[in-house]
Amino acid sequence: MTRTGRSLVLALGLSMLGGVAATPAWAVPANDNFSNATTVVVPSDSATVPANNVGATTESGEPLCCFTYKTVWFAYTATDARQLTIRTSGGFNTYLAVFTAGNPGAPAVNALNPVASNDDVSGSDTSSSVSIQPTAGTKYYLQLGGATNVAEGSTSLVLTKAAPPVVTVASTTTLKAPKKVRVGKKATIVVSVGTAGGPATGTVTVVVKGKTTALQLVNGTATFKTRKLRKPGKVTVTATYAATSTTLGSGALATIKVKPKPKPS
Ligand SMILES: [Ca+2]
Repeated sequence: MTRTGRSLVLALGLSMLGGVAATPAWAVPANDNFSNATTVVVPSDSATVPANNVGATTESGEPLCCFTYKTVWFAYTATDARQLTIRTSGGFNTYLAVFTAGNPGAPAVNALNPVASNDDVSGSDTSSSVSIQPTAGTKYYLQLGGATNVAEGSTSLVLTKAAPPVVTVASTTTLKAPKKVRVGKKATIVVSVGTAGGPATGTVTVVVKGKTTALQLVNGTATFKTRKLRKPGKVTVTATYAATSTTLGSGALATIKVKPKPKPS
């Protein structure tokens, strides 16, 4: 062996020793193994959790897509069904995958169901982002690794819930009007609008003989008095409650018979 060759061997040996010394046992992340996954909670709409895979390892039986190395684990139990986006924020070239346990009663690293995974957000962004539609009460396991065998460091896991879905409820409009009135009299009309969640709010539109009046609902009810009805015949009354962002519209119709004055006997 030449002097240069011996130097190379010595250098490699020192380098290997250096490599071992750089990752002592105490530096391995606490959540290196699946069984020690760090619990993550999202108190309201989002949470940012520090993550670090320096010195992390992969386990026997662990699902490893593509080129996943140095994995650490997090566990998140969904508190609602709002869409959840999980992304890594800077640090190193990450790979992120989400699983559920094949047997939730006895979760095991070699029996996981894949839910979502991502290597790079884009060609120029090597962080990772996945979105899941969780089931409330289900526990999700987040696997964060390096996307190359030298990708390690500190990053943040950012969990963001989508806005809660808008729930739309049906409404029911009812219209109370006298069946008959004498010519020259007024008719009193009562409109009520209700929903499954209680009385409707806002206004209801009443149309009598082509005249439109918007009435403010108070406890879901509004009262309206017509003008004097001067001609015998039928008068149609409609009430319409327009849809809002949370309530479907509804309407009702009634007919008032306007009777002539009794003939003097
Ligand atoms: Ca690991």
